[in-house]
Amino acid sequence: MFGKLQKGFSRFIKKIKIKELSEKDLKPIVDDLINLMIENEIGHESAEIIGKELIAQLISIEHTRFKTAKPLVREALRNSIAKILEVDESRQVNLFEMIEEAKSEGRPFIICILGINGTGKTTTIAKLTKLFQNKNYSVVLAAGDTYRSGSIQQLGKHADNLGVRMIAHDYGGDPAAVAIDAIDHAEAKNIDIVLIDTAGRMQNNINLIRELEKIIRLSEPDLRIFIGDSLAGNDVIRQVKQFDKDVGIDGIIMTKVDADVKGGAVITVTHAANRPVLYVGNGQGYDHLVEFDPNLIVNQVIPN
Ligand SMILES: Nc1nc2c(ncn2[C@@H]2O[C@H](COP(=O)(O)OP(=O)(O)OP(=O)(O)O)[C@@H](O)[C@H]2O)c(=O)[nH]1
Ligand SMILES: [Mg+2]
Repeated sequence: MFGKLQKGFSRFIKKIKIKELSEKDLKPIVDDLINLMIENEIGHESAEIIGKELIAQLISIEHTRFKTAKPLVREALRNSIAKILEVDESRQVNLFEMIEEAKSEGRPFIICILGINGTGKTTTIAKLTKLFQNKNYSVVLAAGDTYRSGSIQQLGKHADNLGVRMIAHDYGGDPAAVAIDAIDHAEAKNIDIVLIDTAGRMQNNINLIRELEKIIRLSEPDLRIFIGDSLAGNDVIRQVKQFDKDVGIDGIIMTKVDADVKGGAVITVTHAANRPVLYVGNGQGYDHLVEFDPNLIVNQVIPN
């Protein structure tokens, strides 16, 4: 991951000399860098912001006397990337604090998983189940994808593997009713967390979006988590904005970063959506879910 970005950033760091630290001289070099970022799926807007921030930081060190610009340029670049990975304070999500709060109120914590087709929603539900079990929370799954054939069996297999209950109706049934049944089950059995699977839907499929609205209206999830496929590149920006507009999202999980050689989508999505990335999926196994850490990303893209 980040192979090309990493190389490009490191070229940039080598290219800049102290005498070039004026805006005029920097501009073409930074423009090249912006293009490199866009080629690697960082959104236009994010790339421009990183470029602007970079210039601002670099020209502010114009008059200081240093033997080599390298550490300063590297630091400026790291700061600029770090900034784009930040989310507004009011949007931050502390998952386990929220779960504990629900628990102290004696109610299950409800998570609705949504996104377009094939991004990894169902797989991520299994991974989250494992994560929650590792922290000693009990989980029930709601088979809210009553649309795609095989979807209920797919989730049921994960439920069996992980030893959790899945609540399901028939294909073609009302997914909102499935979600409500799962919540009732959690309440009756004192289960901590309900994970609701939903059918993959394109952000422009009105019928399926209406169905999702209904699931959310009736189940009142504590968290609506959008699953973005990092291989979709910055098309994820369009998806996430549309889903947020239609049904609202609180957080993001980016999947398949293990197969993504560009990496830009993961860098750009926080800023584009102004929603935090909570985890990233880095493989098909149940343990292939890692907490999203902006510092780790910065260290990977621009090694010290
Ligand atoms: N390499 C890799 N593959 C993943 C990851 N997450 C999911 N997948 C794979 O992506 C494919 C689709 O995953 P699903 O979980 O079925 O996706 P979905 O969003 O539920 O799909 P629909 O229900 O059809 O919309 C599967 O083959 C998964 O194994 C990941 O982090 N890395
Ligand atoms: Mg699915």
